[in-house]
Formats: sequence, structure tokens, C-alpha cells
Amino acid sequence: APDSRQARARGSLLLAACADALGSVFEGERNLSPERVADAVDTTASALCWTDDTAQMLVLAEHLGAGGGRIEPDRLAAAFADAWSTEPWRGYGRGAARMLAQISDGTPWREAAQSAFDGAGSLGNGAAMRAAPVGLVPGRSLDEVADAATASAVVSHVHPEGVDGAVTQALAVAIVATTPRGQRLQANEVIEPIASRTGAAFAAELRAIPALLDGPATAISDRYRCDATALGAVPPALAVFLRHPDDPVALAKEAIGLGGDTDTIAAMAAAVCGAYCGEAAVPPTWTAALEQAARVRAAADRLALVP
Ligand code: R7I
Ligand code: MG
Ligand code: MG
Ligand code: MG
Repeated sequence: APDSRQARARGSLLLAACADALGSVFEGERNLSPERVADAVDTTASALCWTDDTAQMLVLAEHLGAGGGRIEPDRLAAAFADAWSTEPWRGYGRGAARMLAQISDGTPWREAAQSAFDGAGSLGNGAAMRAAPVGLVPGRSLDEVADAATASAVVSHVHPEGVDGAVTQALAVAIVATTPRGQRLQANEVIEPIASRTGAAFAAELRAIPALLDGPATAISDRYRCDATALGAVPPALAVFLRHPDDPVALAKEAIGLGGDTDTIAAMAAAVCGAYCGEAAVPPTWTAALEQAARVRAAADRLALVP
């Protein structure tokens, strides 16, 4: 059915993978010309090759799908490390690559994650960028989603902001995946259930979103850093989704156009958009060009069938 759990899960993972690929060309650039971004999003001339964001999101989706929707931290950490060592060229963050190399070499994940960034733990957006599948497991309460998102995050990101990024992304996906399509989405019905489950710093950034929904997109890149940190990237991604909940193409252009961590912000906004719109909203030219589209669909189908 076009509005089934399966359609929402496929929409979420497919759109995230496509947006990651589309955004990856611009990662790290600032002051992007809207024409250049629109051209890249509209033409999809070559294959859509995704990055570490999608690689880890698929590992997490497959872990949840094979394990009854539960996080098993030792196995999850090992699966992330395996994905890195098989394909280290996917564009991993510097801290992430270092940590995954340590885990591959036998360091326990708790030790590797805790020692990152001189003992602060990573506050990067890496736990958030892969978290959408946690929100796609059927039949979970929002508190259960938040707990599972935390469990999925701490194998690599123990800083509270790194964890809050994953909690925010998984909850946003969970909330919109169960919102009927006909119903108009209210920003605060998405933001408040999330902000009440994050720390104060994250909640403040999330509660700034409603003031940014009607003006120019430059107000978003003025308000948030749009960088590889969770606090700098997850709130702007959610803002872009709430501005374009039904329009993946406009969403991708705007998310990428913010500049900075373009693949990750676009992928996170797109994962939420796909969970709301379902597979029917994914441009067929994108899925036709997408790397490993069959694997992405299979991972979504398995997730949607978790009892
Ligand atoms: O979080 P992570 O996996 O990175 C994800 C990003 C996305 O853009 C992907 O597309 C890929 O390009 O990488 O990897 P980390 O290395 O843990 O964190 C990412 C970045 O966040 C780091 O390179 C740092 O710039 C920053 N960062 C920190 N900076 C200061 N202090 C993360 N933690 C800290 C910190 O504690
Ligand atoms: Mg990436
Ligand atoms: Mg990391
Ligand atoms: Mg990135």
C-alpha cells in the first residue's frame, strides 16, 4: 500500500541515500551558488554514490532488521568497524575513522568511544546521520525510540550532544512516519516531543526552528553552524524538512544550499521527508541512478516487518 510502514521505511532510506549522494559533491563548501546546486539536483547526470552517512545508516538498518529491532552494542560496533575497514574511502570523519580502526584492531568500543577527542567523546553528527532506522522500527513508543537511539549512538559518540543528535533524528523520523499524510504537519508537534527528551543545549537550538520556517533559507545558515557537529547540523536539517515536508527536490536544494556539511544535512532532512511522504515521493530519476538501491529497499522492507 502506498502509505504503509514499508512505503514510509523505503521512502526514508532511499531519500536519505539519494540526498547524501547529491550533497556529497559540495561537502565543506560555503556560499554555494543556488544555480550550481539546482543544476546538480535536477540533472542527476551520473550515478548517485553515497558516503559514510548511508554506509552506517544501512549497517544500523540491517542490524535492527536482523535483530528484532533491538540494539546489540557489541555486534553493532563490530559491524560499523567492518563497514569502515571494507570501504574506508567513503568519507568518514577523522575521529570516526580513528575510532573504527581501533575497534577493528581489538580495542573495546567503550574504550575507543570514550577516549575520542581527548576524552570528551565525539560530538560529531555521525550518530545522528545514521539514526533514521531507529525511528522506523514499528510499534515503539517515543521513549523507547529515544532509548534505542541512545544505545545506537554511544558505541561511537558518547558526548551528550552527539547522543542528542541521534535521539533527535530518530524521534523526528518516528513521529512523522506515523503521522497520516492528509494531516497538516504542525512544527511544534514535531519539535516539542523531541526537545523535551534532549539536553538543554539541544532543546534551545530545536526551539529556535519555528522562527525560521517562513523567511529566507539564509536565516537558517545564519542561525546554525551547519558543520559536522550534531548541534550545528541536526537542527538546521529538521528546519529544512519542516519548510518542505512534501517536496524532496526543494528540500534537497535548500539543505545542500546551506553549505558546510551538505551531504549529512541533506541526508538527515531527506530521511525525515521520506518517512513522511513514503516511497512514491522519491524522484524515479534518483532511485534509477542510486548505488545499491536494491539493498536499500531490502533493508527498509526488513525493518518495516519487525514484529
Ligand atoms: O561524527 P562523525 O562520524 O562525522 C560525521 C561527518 C559527516 O559529515 C560525514 O558525512 C563525514 O564527513 O563525517 O565523526 P567525528 O570525527 O567523530 O566527528 C566529526 C567532526 O566533529 C570532527 O571532525 C570534529 O570536527 C567535530 N568534533 C569535535 N570537535 C571538537 N571536540 C566531534 N567531536 C568533537 C569534540 O569533542
Ligand atoms: Mg558523508
Ligand atoms: Mg564519530
Ligand atoms: Mg557529511
